Amino acid sequence: MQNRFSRRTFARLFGSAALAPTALTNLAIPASAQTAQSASATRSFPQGFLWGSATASYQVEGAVNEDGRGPSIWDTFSHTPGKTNNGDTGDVADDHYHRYKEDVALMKALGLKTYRFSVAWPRVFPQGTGTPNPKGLDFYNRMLDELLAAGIEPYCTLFHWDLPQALEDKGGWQSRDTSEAFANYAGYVAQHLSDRVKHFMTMNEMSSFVDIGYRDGRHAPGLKLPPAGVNQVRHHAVLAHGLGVQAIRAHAKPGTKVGLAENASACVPVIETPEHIAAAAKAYRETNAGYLTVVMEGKYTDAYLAHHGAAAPKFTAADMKAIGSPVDFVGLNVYTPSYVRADSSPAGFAMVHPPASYPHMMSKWLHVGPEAIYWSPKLAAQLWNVKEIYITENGASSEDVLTPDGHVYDSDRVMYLRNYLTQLHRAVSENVPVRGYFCWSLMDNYEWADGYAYRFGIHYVDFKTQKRTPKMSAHFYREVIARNGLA
Ligand code: GBH
Repeated sequence: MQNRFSRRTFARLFGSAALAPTALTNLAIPASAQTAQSASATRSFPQGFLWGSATASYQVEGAVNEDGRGPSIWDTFSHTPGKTNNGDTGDVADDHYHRYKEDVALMKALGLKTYRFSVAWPRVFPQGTGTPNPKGLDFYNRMLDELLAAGIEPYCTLFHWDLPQALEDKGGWQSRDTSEAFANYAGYVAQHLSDRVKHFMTMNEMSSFVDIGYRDGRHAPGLKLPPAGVNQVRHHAVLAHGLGVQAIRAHAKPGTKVGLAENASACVPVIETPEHIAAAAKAYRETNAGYLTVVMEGKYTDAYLAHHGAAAPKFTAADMKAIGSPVDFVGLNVYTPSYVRADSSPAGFAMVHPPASYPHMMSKWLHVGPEAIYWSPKLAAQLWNVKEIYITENGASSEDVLTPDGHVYDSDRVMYLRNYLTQLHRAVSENVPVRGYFCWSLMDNYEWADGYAYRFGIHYVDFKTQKRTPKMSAHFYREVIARNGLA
């Protein structure tokens, strides 16, 4: 897997300075050259395109017992024997809580325009509700000031899976009280941070934390509820999103934009013929019916309700109104394609499951299909007339190796990113309104139940010393940003 590029090839691609430890700064492209390069780039992105990178609180922060943070369901789950690869926990993670200044410096060296982070609910409300803990919010105040001083625009996610354990003890997402508690927390954070944060996302990947956490049991809280229970949890998640949108609008500074980050199943037509493309659009709406579709349409699709029958969620008209609260933008996390073909069944489509031999990254689920990043935003824009879309995550896992002379030749990740960005370029050239792209992730971090072995970063992290090293992919991404396009 490793070292597919020789040192010589690496130097040819990225300049010999890239082989020196201070490569990132040595490689700075002079302003004059940048203009010439962007003019000649074969695939330029629109002016002002927001190049970013993303992380999430429990995956990077560590400092789980500091400054009054309460426990989250991920502390409990990761400390339960047998639940995570190698027994890994987020106790220390990237120690970002203490090293955020160094990490903002990494972002600045990359030339990032924007950074997507998440706030840890149990830092702000250690018990989930009740009295806020000002010291918890202080961390984000410090970090935001550092980001703004570096000229980097913050995008803030309010819930990236670290539910306060105190709420789980009262039923967690099985209880609609959690939806109300989320709205209260979201309004509080928006009130305090919206002087500096202009874009808030309520939730990250409801489909992941609901289905994997409450149905499959492989993520916290590790439950395997029957269908009716899962459907109700799913309803409470979208309800929390909707109530959160309303609370943010009520408490944030005027002009604050609200959206969400969802890994909508990225339906890709098996072949780009009109009939398969039409089938992919139908599949996009139905396979995402419990999440993005209900948020965008304010109602469950007929097929969703019919499919679940007696196990369908219980809801009120007021719930549906809240869930359908208009959003200012849609964030899409895009990793893997879901292939679709036209079919003569009443649904009009069928999913096509790739064979076991299909190419994937280190994470077995991460099938490589760059067209996913073209079709997901295109279908979302087309189905719901969305005017502002971000790719809130896209990235690749690998078993990266740091060479003795301090380099990571992650050619697989470079190829992955380049292929996906080519397809993203295809989307923006057709005026699909994608305004920005966030690479997952800024640095290797705690990959949930997969622990630290599955590396997604464009910076390598030595988890013993916490030293960060830009990988070849960081150099690649830095040049993409400098050129605002692919060479
Ligand atoms: C995102 O999920 C997350 O937002 C982010 O926190 C994460 O680090 C990143 O991607 C990389 O994984 O265990 O077989 O049930 C991406 C979508 C959905 C992929 C859940 C992993 C679990 C597979 N994820 N899936 S399995």
